[in-house]
Amino acid sequence: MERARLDLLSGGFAKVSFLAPEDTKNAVADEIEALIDTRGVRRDMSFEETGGSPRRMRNVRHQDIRAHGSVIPAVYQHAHLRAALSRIADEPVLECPYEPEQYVITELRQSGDTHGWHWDDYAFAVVWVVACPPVEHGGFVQSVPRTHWNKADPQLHRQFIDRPIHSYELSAGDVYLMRTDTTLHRVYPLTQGRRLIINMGYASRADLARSISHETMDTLWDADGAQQTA
Ligand SMILES: O=C(O)CCC(=O)C(=O)O
Ligand SMILES: [Fe+2]
Repeated sequence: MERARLDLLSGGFAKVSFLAPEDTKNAVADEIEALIDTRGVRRDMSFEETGGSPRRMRNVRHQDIRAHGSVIPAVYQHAHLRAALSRIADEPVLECPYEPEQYVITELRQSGDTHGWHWDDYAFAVVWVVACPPVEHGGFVQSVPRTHWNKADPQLHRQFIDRPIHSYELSAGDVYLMRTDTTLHRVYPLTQGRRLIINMGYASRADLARSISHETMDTLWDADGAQQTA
Protein backbone atom coordinates (compact mmCIF):
# COMPACT_ATOMS: atom_id res chain seq x y z
CA MET A 1 0.00 0.00 0.00
CA GLU A 2 2.78 2.42 0.94
CA ARG A 3 4.71 1.68 -2.22
CA ALA A 4 1.57 2.31 -4.31
CA ARG A 5 0.88 5.55 -2.45
CA LEU A 6 4.39 6.84 -3.18
CA ASP A 7 4.25 5.72 -6.84
CA LEU A 8 0.94 7.49 -7.38
CA LEU A 9 2.18 10.63 -5.66
CA SER A 10 5.43 10.83 -7.60
CA GLY A 11 4.40 9.51 -11.02
CA GLY A 12 0.60 9.46 -11.22
CA PHE A 13 0.69 5.68 -11.77
CA ALA A 14 0.64 2.75 -9.35
CA LYS A 15 0.20 -0.98 -9.84
CA VAL A 16 -2.50 -2.10 -7.40
CA SER A 17 -2.95 -5.70 -8.58
CA PHE A 18 -2.80 -6.83 -4.94
CA LEU A 19 -6.16 -5.14 -4.19
CA ALA A 20 -8.26 -7.89 -5.79
CA PRO A 21 -8.10 -11.67 -5.26
CA GLU A 22 -7.75 -14.05 -8.21
CA ASP A 23 -11.37 -15.20 -8.15
CA THR A 24 -12.61 -11.59 -8.38
CA LYS A 25 -10.23 -10.87 -11.27
CA ASN A 26 -11.43 -14.02 -13.03
CA ALA A 27 -15.10 -13.10 -12.56
CA VAL A 28 -14.43 -9.56 -13.89
CA ALA A 29 -12.48 -11.02 -16.84
CA ASP A 30 -15.23 -13.52 -17.71
CA GLU A 31 -17.87 -10.79 -17.70
CA ILE A 32 -15.69 -8.52 -19.85
CA GLU A 33 -15.08 -11.31 -22.40
CA ALA A 34 -18.82 -12.03 -22.64
CA LEU A 35 -19.70 -8.34 -23.03
CA ILE A 36 -17.07 -7.49 -25.66
CA ASP A 37 -18.25 -10.48 -27.66
CA THR A 38 -21.89 -9.43 -27.70
CA ARG A 39 -21.86 -5.63 -27.19
CA GLY A 40 -18.53 -4.38 -28.56
CA VAL A 41 -18.71 -1.41 -30.95
CA ARG A 42 -15.83 -0.41 -33.21
CA ARG A 43 -14.68 3.24 -33.11
CA ASP A 44 -12.15 5.12 -35.21
CA MET A 45 -11.89 8.77 -34.25
CA SER A 46 -9.61 11.61 -33.27
CA PHE A 47 -10.16 14.60 -31.01
CA GLU A 48 -9.15 18.24 -31.30
CA GLU A 49 -9.34 18.55 -27.50
CA THR A 50 -6.45 16.09 -27.21
CA GLY A 51 -4.38 17.44 -30.10
CA GLY A 52 -5.91 15.19 -32.76
CA SER A 53 -4.75 11.95 -31.10
CA PRO A 54 -6.47 8.81 -32.41
CA ARG A 55 -8.87 6.34 -30.78
CA ARG A 56 -8.90 3.07 -32.70
CA MET A 57 -10.64 0.49 -30.57
CA ARG A 58 -13.73 -1.53 -29.73
CA ASN A 59 -15.76 -0.50 -26.68
CA VAL A 60 -18.61 -1.61 -24.51
CA ARG A 61 -20.22 1.43 -22.92
CA HIS A 62 -21.39 1.92 -19.35
CA GLN A 63 -25.05 1.57 -20.15
CA ASP A 64 -24.54 -1.83 -21.81
CA ILE A 65 -22.31 -3.06 -18.99
CA ARG A 66 -24.81 -1.96 -16.38
CA ALA A 67 -27.73 -3.51 -18.25
CA HIS A 68 -26.04 -6.86 -19.01
CA GLY A 69 -23.32 -7.24 -16.36
CA SER A 70 -23.48 -7.85 -12.62
CA VAL A 71 -19.92 -8.40 -11.36
CA ILE A 72 -18.53 -5.15 -12.78
CA PRO A 73 -21.18 -2.82 -11.28
CA ALA A 74 -20.73 -4.56 -7.90
CA VAL A 75 -16.94 -4.28 -8.00
CA TYR A 76 -17.12 -0.62 -9.05
CA GLN A 77 -19.21 0.25 -6.01
CA HIS A 78 -17.40 -2.01 -3.58
CA ALA A 79 -16.86 -0.02 -0.38
CA HIS A 80 -13.66 -1.83 0.65
CA LEU A 81 -12.11 -1.30 -2.76
CA ARG A 82 -12.84 2.42 -2.68
CA ALA A 83 -11.52 2.66 0.87
CA ALA A 84 -8.23 1.03 -0.17
CA LEU A 85 -7.98 3.27 -3.23
CA SER A 86 -8.61 6.30 -1.03
CA ARG A 87 -5.77 5.30 1.27
CA ILE A 88 -3.41 4.98 -1.68
CA ALA A 89 -4.58 8.30 -3.17
CA ASP A 90 -4.42 10.07 0.19
CA GLU A 91 -7.86 11.56 -0.49
CA PRO A 92 -11.37 10.23 -1.01
CA VAL A 93 -11.84 8.26 -4.23
CA LEU A 94 -15.49 8.82 -5.09
CA GLU A 95 -17.95 7.29 -7.51
CA CYS A 96 -17.97 9.25 -10.74
CA PRO A 97 -21.10 11.45 -10.88
CA TYR A 98 -21.16 11.17 -14.68
CA GLU A 99 -22.28 7.59 -15.33
CA PRO A 100 -20.78 7.04 -18.83
CA GLU A 101 -17.31 7.40 -17.28
CA GLN A 102 -17.87 4.97 -14.40
CA TYR A 103 -16.73 2.02 -16.48
CA VAL A 104 -15.91 1.33 -20.10
CA ILE A 105 -14.45 -1.81 -21.71
CA THR A 106 -11.82 -1.27 -24.40
CA GLU A 107 -10.41 -3.88 -26.76
CA LEU A 108 -7.50 -3.32 -29.19
CA ARG A 109 -7.08 -6.14 -31.68
CA GLN A 110 -6.04 -4.77 -35.05
CA SER A 111 -2.62 -3.54 -36.08
CA GLY A 112 -2.58 0.22 -35.39
CA ASP A 113 -5.27 0.05 -32.71
CA THR A 114 -4.54 2.53 -29.92
CA HIS A 115 -6.12 4.60 -27.20
CA GLY A 116 -4.20 7.74 -28.15
CA TRP A 117 -2.80 10.50 -25.94
CA HIS A 118 -5.39 12.09 -23.65
CA TRP A 119 -6.30 13.11 -20.15
CA ASP A 120 -9.52 11.91 -18.52
CA ASP A 121 -12.24 14.26 -17.28
CA TYR A 122 -12.14 12.82 -13.73
CA ALA A 123 -9.25 12.42 -11.28
CA PHE A 124 -8.78 8.65 -10.99
CA ALA A 125 -8.88 5.57 -13.18
CA VAL A 126 -8.58 1.95 -12.11
CA VAL A 127 -7.69 -0.21 -15.10
CA TRP A 128 -8.11 -3.99 -14.95
CA VAL A 129 -6.03 -5.77 -17.58
CA VAL A 130 -7.65 -8.91 -19.00
CA ALA A 131 -5.34 -9.43 -21.97
CA CYS A 132 -2.22 -7.65 -23.20
CA PRO A 133 0.35 -8.56 -25.86
CA PRO A 134 4.07 -8.73 -25.05
CA VAL A 135 5.69 -5.27 -25.16
CA GLU A 136 7.34 -5.86 -28.54
CA HIS A 137 3.81 -5.82 -30.03
CA GLY A 138 2.79 -2.59 -28.23
CA GLY A 139 -0.09 -2.24 -25.80
CA PHE A 140 1.95 -0.83 -22.90
CA VAL A 141 0.91 2.40 -21.18
CA GLN A 142 2.81 5.65 -21.56
CA SER A 143 2.35 8.70 -19.39
CA VAL A 144 3.48 12.24 -18.73
CA PRO A 145 2.59 13.05 -15.11
CA ARG A 146 2.09 16.51 -13.65
CA THR A 147 0.55 17.96 -16.78
CA HIS A 148 -2.55 20.08 -17.24
CA TRP A 149 -5.27 19.65 -19.86
CA ASN A 150 -6.17 22.86 -21.62
CA LYS A 151 -9.00 21.62 -23.84
CA ALA A 152 -8.78 24.71 -26.04
CA ASP A 153 -5.05 24.24 -26.69
CA PRO A 154 -3.69 20.91 -25.41
CA GLN A 155 -0.11 21.37 -26.80
CA LEU A 156 0.81 17.69 -26.61
CA HIS A 157 4.23 18.14 -28.19
CA ARG A 158 5.10 20.83 -25.64
CA GLN A 159 4.25 18.38 -22.83
CA PHE A 160 6.59 15.77 -24.33
CA ILE A 161 9.41 18.32 -24.66
CA ASP A 162 8.99 19.72 -21.17
CA ARG A 163 8.74 16.41 -19.28
CA PRO A 164 9.85 12.77 -19.60
CA ILE A 165 7.48 10.13 -20.93
CA HIS A 166 7.19 7.08 -18.65
CA SER A 167 6.31 3.60 -20.01
CA TYR A 168 4.76 0.72 -18.08
CA GLU A 169 4.62 -2.93 -19.02
CA LEU A 170 1.35 -4.70 -18.25
CA SER A 171 0.08 -8.24 -18.38
CA ALA A 172 -3.18 -10.10 -17.76
CA GLY A 173 -4.19 -9.87 -14.10
CA ASP A 174 -2.60 -6.47 -13.54
CA VAL A 175 -4.67 -3.64 -12.08
CA TYR A 176 -3.34 -0.11 -12.04
CA LEU A 177 -4.46 3.19 -10.55
CA MET A 178 -3.74 6.40 -12.42
CA ARG A 179 -4.20 10.07 -11.54
CA THR A 180 -5.82 10.66 -14.90
CA ASP A 181 -6.70 14.36 -14.76
CA THR A 182 -3.06 15.43 -14.34
CA THR A 183 -1.38 12.54 -16.17
CA LEU A 184 -1.32 12.67 -19.96
CA HIS A 185 -1.50 9.04 -21.07
CA ARG A 186 -1.95 6.64 -23.97
CA VAL A 187 -1.75 2.99 -24.97
CA TYR A 188 1.12 2.37 -27.39
CA PRO A 189 -0.29 1.22 -30.78
CA LEU A 190 -0.55 -2.54 -31.27
CA THR A 191 1.17 -4.33 -34.11
CA GLN A 192 -0.07 -7.81 -33.16
CA GLY A 193 -2.12 -9.60 -30.55
CA ARG A 194 -5.02 -8.42 -28.47
CA ARG A 195 -5.43 -6.08 -25.52
CA LEU A 196 -8.58 -6.07 -23.38
CA ILE A 197 -9.22 -3.87 -20.32
CA ILE A 198 -11.91 -2.22 -18.29
CA ASN A 199 -11.36 1.33 -17.11
CA MET A 200 -13.24 2.29 -13.95
CA GLY A 201 -13.34 6.07 -13.48
CA TYR A 202 -13.58 7.72 -10.06
CA ALA A 203 -13.85 11.34 -8.99
CA SER A 204 -12.00 13.48 -6.46
CA ARG A 205 -13.72 15.90 -4.11
CA ALA A 206 -12.43 18.73 -6.29
CA ASP A 207 -14.16 17.14 -9.32
CA LEU A 208 -17.49 17.20 -7.54
CA ALA A 209 -17.03 20.88 -6.71
CA ARG A 210 -16.44 22.08 -10.28
CA SER A 211 -18.42 21.73 -13.46
CA ILE A 212 -16.84 19.39 -15.98
CA SER A 213 -17.54 19.26 -19.70
CA HIS A 214 -17.44 15.89 -21.45
CA GLU A 215 -16.70 16.56 -25.14
CA THR A 216 -14.30 13.71 -25.86
CA MET A 217 -16.01 11.17 -23.65
CA ASP A 218 -19.49 12.05 -24.87
CA THR A 219 -18.38 11.48 -28.41
CA LEU A 220 -16.53 8.29 -27.51
CA TRP A 221 -19.06 6.63 -25.30
CA ASP A 222 -22.28 8.09 -26.61
CA ALA A 223 -23.89 5.99 -29.32
CA ASP A 224 -25.35 9.02 -31.06
CA GLY A 225 -22.17 11.03 -31.23
CA ALA A 226 -19.86 8.17 -32.14
CA GLN A 227 -18.76 7.29 -35.62
CA GLN A 228 -19.34 3.58 -35.63
CA THR A 229 -18.39 0.82 -37.95
CA ALA A 230 -19.04 -2.88 -37.46
O1 LIG B 1 -6.21 1.02 -21.67
C1 LIG B 1 -5.60 1.63 -20.78
O2 LIG B 1 -4.67 1.10 -20.13
C2 LIG B 1 -5.98 3.06 -20.49
C3 LIG B 1 -7.39 3.37 -20.85
C4 LIG B 1 -7.71 4.83 -20.73
O3 LIG B 1 -6.85 5.66 -20.65
C5 LIG B 1 -9.11 5.27 -20.72
O4 LIG B 1 -10.01 4.42 -20.90
O5 LIG B 1 -9.35 6.46 -20.54
FE1 LIG C 1 -7.64 7.54 -20.02
